[in-house]
Amino acid sequence: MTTTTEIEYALTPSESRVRKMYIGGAWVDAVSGETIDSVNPATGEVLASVPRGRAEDVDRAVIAARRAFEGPWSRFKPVQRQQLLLDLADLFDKHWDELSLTDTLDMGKPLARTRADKARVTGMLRYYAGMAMNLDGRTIKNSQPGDLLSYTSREPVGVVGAIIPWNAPIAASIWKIGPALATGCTVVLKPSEEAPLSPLLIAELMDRAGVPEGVVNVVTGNGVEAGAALAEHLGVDKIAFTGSTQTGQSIVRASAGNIKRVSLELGGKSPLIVCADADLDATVPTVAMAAFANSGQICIAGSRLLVDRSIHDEFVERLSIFASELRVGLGVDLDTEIGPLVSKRQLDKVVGYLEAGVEQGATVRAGGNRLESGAFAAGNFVAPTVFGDADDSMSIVQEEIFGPVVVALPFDTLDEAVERANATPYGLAGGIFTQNVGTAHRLAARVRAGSVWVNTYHLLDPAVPFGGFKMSGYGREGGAEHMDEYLATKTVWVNLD
Ligand code: TXE
Repeated sequence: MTTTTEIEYALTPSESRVRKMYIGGAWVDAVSGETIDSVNPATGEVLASVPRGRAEDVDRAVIAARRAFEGPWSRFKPVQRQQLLLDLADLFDKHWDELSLTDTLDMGKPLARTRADKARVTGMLRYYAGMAMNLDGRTIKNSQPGDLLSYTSREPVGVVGAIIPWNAPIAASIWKIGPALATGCTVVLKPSEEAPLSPLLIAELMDRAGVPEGVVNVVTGNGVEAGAALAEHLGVDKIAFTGSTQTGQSIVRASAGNIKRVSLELGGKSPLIVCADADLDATVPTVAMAAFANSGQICIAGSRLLVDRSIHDEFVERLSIFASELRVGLGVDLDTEIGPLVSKRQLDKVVGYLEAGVEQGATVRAGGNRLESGAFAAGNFVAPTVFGDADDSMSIVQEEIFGPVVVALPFDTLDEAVERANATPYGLAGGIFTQNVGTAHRLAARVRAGSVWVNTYHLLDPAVPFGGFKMSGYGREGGAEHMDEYLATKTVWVNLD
């Protein structure tokens, strides 16, 4: 194993590490004193215990966030918020080894990949720093009689409840905290109970950067307790949520109490369309990693593979070889390409789909099983899996599996491919592989999804909007649109006479 000394240090079986959560600039336990364990999915060991926040803890955090929003934070100039974000970016640069290792241990993503996420996350912080200086309103020429001036200003929406999942805790935290700091909002962040440790480390960095007390609060706890309490809290002005479509629906319902703003980045069942003229040497690895990166636990995972019938068999053959050669292992091994699934619950869900696929008549072309021997015994490992001989009605084609599983389906015409690609309640992403520029643009226009990649996949950038169509949610993260989610437009009319 190619672990470094630093990693071995972090892996030394530690005495029970009891963490606290961060409310109003102080490190506190839950009011109840209860904790929940965070488990290393590669080994089954308890890494740390965190407070089990409930409604009363959420309430404390919302009060702290409100006080900060109405207090000194409201007088911070854009340039001061910009400087804070730049300081945070420097701190993230400095502490990235610790942050990346924490995610690898807590949710399983291979260290080579969590390390590589540094440029994206620090780039996000620096992008938001720039946006903090770009929140101008407009003066508008109106047509009313008399001499009337009308202008707009863009005001921070207020206290933001940020609820995030476990599959990319650092980036998800910054995707919510960053725009809040840029616009002058305050935040109560509720990390997933499956991976709360890096968000707590982020709170530490906020503290160190001098983010004023109450501006960013982190409440750990379970979804149905702390998460639900945040979603329905009358003191919260907006919920920014990333997670399952089902939980997204309950958040929309909970938001009705005070008509809070909501942005939702939900699940997907993203289609990849491989045309007959695709460059197979380049497309096979791209398609494979579109499906298998982060063990398929990415909302945009390309999990439905539509391949032109004329190349289908060769493509599936090559993809299956690629899948079976991927190195599955512990996330801390720097050679690992595919780590464990985040939890036993996720493992059971994915194994259930593997069984359902076979029962419903699909053929396993690669993988298809849990890995349980040797180093895999105590972890949640599944072999990268390619299914063939499937039809569109099977649950493996219809439902989000969130595991390293892709289903190959042949098509005969591009019209048919588009129709089948769009035959899903989701609309988060899609991929198109062709060497014909006309085909690429025509298909990109017709795929009903928030992001479409052509001859590439998974690319994200702080300046580029990202979000869903249909049941994959609404609202955009990235780009100028992202700021709009955290701003409310105020119009002022002045009678100059
Ligand atoms: O998601 P949840 P889970 C999908 C994926 C996965 C499935 C279940 O298919 O297998 O969802 O994962 C909090 N009110 N995605 O159970 O429940 C919860 O504590 C308020 C896709 O982890 O959506 C966590 O912080 N909050 C997805 C967050 O919501 C609640 C990423 C996400 O958990 C809550 C993750 C409630 N009633 C899973 N219930 C993506 N879009 O990337 C839970 N939470």
